[in-house]
Amino acid sequence: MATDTLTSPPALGSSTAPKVYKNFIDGEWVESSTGETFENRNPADTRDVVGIFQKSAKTDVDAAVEAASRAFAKWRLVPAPRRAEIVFRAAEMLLERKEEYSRDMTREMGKILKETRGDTQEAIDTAYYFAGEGRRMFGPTTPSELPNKFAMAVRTPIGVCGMITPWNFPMAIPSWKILPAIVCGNTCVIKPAQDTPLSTFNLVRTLADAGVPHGVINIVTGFGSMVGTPLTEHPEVRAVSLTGSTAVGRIVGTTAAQSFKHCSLELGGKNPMIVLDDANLDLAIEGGIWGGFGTTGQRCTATSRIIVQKGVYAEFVERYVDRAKGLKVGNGLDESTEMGPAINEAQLKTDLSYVEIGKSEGAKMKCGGNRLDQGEYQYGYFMEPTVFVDVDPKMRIAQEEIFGPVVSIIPCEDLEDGIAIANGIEYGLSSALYTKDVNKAFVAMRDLHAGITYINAPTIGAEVHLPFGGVKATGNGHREGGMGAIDFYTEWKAVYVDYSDRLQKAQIDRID
Ligand code: UN1
Repeated sequence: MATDTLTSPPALGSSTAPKVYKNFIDGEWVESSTGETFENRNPADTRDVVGIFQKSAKTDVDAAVEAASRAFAKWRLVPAPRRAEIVFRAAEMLLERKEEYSRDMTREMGKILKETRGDTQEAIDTAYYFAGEGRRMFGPTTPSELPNKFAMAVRTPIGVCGMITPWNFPMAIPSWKILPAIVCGNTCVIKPAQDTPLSTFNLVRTLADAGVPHGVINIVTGFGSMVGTPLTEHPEVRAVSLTGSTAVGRIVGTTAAQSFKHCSLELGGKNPMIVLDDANLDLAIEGGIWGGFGTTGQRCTATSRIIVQKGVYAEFVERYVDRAKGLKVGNGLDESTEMGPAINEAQLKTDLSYVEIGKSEGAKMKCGGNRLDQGEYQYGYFMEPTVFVDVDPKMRIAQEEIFGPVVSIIPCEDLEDGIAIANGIEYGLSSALYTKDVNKAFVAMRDLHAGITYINAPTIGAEVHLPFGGVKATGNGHREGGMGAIDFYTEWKAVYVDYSDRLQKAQIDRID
């Protein structure tokens, strides 16, 4: 496709004015029907406007779905290996653009450069993985119960897929959805989170530059009620994939069910890390710091509960709190920063409200708890890394997803008690155990009720070719990453070819 139509239009006004980004529909950059826009500001410095984006509405969603529907008629007939080659090319281009896109991402999302490079890399890994899938997408051929009859099952694309993505992994998570969907022959309409749309633009622009035809991927920016809801309700949209909160997941799942859409929900987590007496404590402390405060605690997989056996509890708490206190908070564009800001004011308020909740519940706050708003912090949504200790597993701070830099440390008696605490929760995304005892490790791998279990590593760090998702209120049974994504974005068709030249009746014409 012609790349000139795909480059964002020049900035309006002076050369320093923020860039205006339009919706991307049918290969064209178009303004929203509302004529309204919203700002994307840097959460580390709100004076910095990263871009101006379209505040779209149902009419824009309808236009995007129509374009995706038209594109589907042709795209589904492009051989999967050819579709996948485009994705492979996009992977190579993303590699070249990695630094630029990672910087854009730190500016719009706040997480530190090391992590945004990881996020961009995750999209690259996903592209290479699904590019390979274009030559697989295997289905079974199997014997028929009748003579001279052939039987097989083939994967077919579903049609137009609606995608609603979060702000915490603004390129990786859209890539988990868009790339398998298009390799399988579907077309998409994506609504990126309003806090971080630029990274989705960067991903989709690269895919367009690599040769994805008009209408195969469309972006409509805006807010949940104005864009997400009509997308989820649209009868032409046959699959919906959401990564978001459990509350939104319940609404999206219920809405999608009305028109029998495929629906994949990746929702909340309150991920436990158990540290046993025999663990390598240095490793467990480093892991717990990375898992708890990486991405400012804003991962669905964040290590928000650390369950420590009583023999090492006191030492773990002391050393963990020391490390947390020493973390360098600041603007993620500074390479020496270890933890960036909260994504926005509302999230920061939520984080701070949980500090009050924890205190009122009687948990001991050992460090943090305050907003940072002086000097270099004055224009951002910063807060101190916060650690509560001696937390009762039933307290709200140990049960509810905070999505911020607030970690609860809970004492436990032994492995069995630790697993019971770990599982005593509404969610079931990720989990971890630190031990040197292989027997205990295998018990935990079996009994931790979660979609992901790590041994001697924290709860974050999933790789793209393995299933990603969780149990209980974390989702509805689907998995992203790896083969699970191919399963979600295809529908099976059973094909029978009878070459006997006579009517053969299954289940009836048999020689007993
Ligand atoms: C998320 O937690 O929202 O496993 C996604 C990880 C990342 C993806 C996290 N690869 O931590």
